[in-house]
Amino acid sequence: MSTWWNENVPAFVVVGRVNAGKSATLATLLEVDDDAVLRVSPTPGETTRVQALPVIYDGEEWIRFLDTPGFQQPLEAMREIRRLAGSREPGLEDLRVFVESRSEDFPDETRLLEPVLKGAGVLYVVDPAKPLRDEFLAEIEILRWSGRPRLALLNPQADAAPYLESWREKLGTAFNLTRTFDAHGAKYEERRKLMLALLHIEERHADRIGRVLEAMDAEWAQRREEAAEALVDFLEKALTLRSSDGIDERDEGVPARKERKRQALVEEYFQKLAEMESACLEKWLRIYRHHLIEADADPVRHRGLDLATEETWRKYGLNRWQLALAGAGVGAAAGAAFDLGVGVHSLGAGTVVGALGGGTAAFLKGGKLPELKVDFGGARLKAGEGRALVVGPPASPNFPWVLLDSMLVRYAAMLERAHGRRDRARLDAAAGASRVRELAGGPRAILQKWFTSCLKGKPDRSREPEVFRVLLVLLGGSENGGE
Ligand SMILES: Nc1nc2c(ncn2[C@@H]2O[C@H](COP(=O)(O)OP(=O)(O)O)[C@@H](O)[C@H]2O)c(=O)[nH]1
Ligand SMILES: [Mg+2]
Repeated sequence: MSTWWNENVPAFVVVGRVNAGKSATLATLLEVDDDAVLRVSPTPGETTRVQALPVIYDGEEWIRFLDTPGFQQPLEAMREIRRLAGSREPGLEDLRVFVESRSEDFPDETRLLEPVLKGAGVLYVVDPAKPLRDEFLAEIEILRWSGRPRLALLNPQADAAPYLESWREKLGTAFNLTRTFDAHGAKYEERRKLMLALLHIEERHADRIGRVLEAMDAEWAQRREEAAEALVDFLEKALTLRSSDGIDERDEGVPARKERKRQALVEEYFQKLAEMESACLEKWLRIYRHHLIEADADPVRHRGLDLATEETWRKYGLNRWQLALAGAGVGAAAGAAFDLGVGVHSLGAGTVVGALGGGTAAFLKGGKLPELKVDFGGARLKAGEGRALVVGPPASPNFPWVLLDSMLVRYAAMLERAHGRRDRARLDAAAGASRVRELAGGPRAILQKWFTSCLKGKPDRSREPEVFRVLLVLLGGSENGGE
């Protein structure tokens, strides 16, 4: 009895040339980034047997995929099958005779044909950067003889694919469907489309594949909600963060001592902030099943979001006008006018600043580098113990927006990453454009009000549900390349 076959579970066997990207395709489709579970490797011959990869939702295995070593001698195998068939056009029965009688000379071909004989659908992976040589034509021919439902997958491993059209033409005649699937780059939408293609070619199992699609969608929506929840949690913690230390008369008397204490608190502040960021990123990586991506590994140097660089503050967060409007609590109505491009210039700066009221300060400070708020008063400690030095949060009104942007950019980078890759990666906070600048006035005002409450150290919990909804939309936008 083979361990990879189960009568009750529809199977799709993945075939193709060694190194075509069969394992990488499955790894990306099924989100497996662990070589111990599914080996993706440039060294041929590492998969020597058929390996089952079950698709399980709600405790039930709906379908399974079978990874194979791939074709080794397709031309010779094709000739042998032809010989066995004699004068007839070869068919499934001839493949059966071939598998039963010729496994010693053709171990790889018989291994990949066994599941086909048992009734598995076929996924044929090719790299269209390779010329369509006779070996490939032989593979295509053998698979066509099987008569099984079959899908051809073009997995372009390089940018240029000069033979793409000849591949398409040939595959079009021998397969039910041809699809492109970048094993190193496919995102959720493409994974979903591949699953849908299987449903189209194998209608006998449409029910079960349909259930898989529903479960995938439900799980994807749920993951985004969990990610948004983690983000609300992070922002609240980050914006209320303070570092503090007591100061006594000696500190008061010696400015250099006080300055040293302040510096130490600034460092501590940023370190804690980075730890909070890492914790949120790690939660996301767990939710999206990534093990080869590192969250920020070096909180001390704060590589992920270097708040101290001017570059960061030009690129991320709101622009000056958005910030002014958000700070003034100008929401849907006036905000919409600006979003539509009615234009601040036509109004004259004086008028605008006048109209902004409380937002003016925000506007004036918006473009500056963050200065860490230093608070000498703090709460008075017990008599005789002196006063407290409190550091944080940065005074720039753009601070929460830059922070949020840096998280959204990394969320998008995480979702860009295909599980079929086996190199290590680090999420880069400076890759990609600002996402918060795309926000409309209404949601911007919702976030600003909540940010302000957090910055004051009194997070307004009653606003959390709407904040959660705005963040959910922002995360969704980041998944689709910021649309
Ligand atoms: N750049 C790039 N490399 C790929 C792609 N698909 C597979 N590879 C690489 O090609 C090699 C063989 O891939 P693998 O999936 O193990 O091939 P298999 O023998 O068909 O299972 C590995 O080093 C992969 O990382 C791709 O789409 N793009
Ligand atoms: Mg493989």
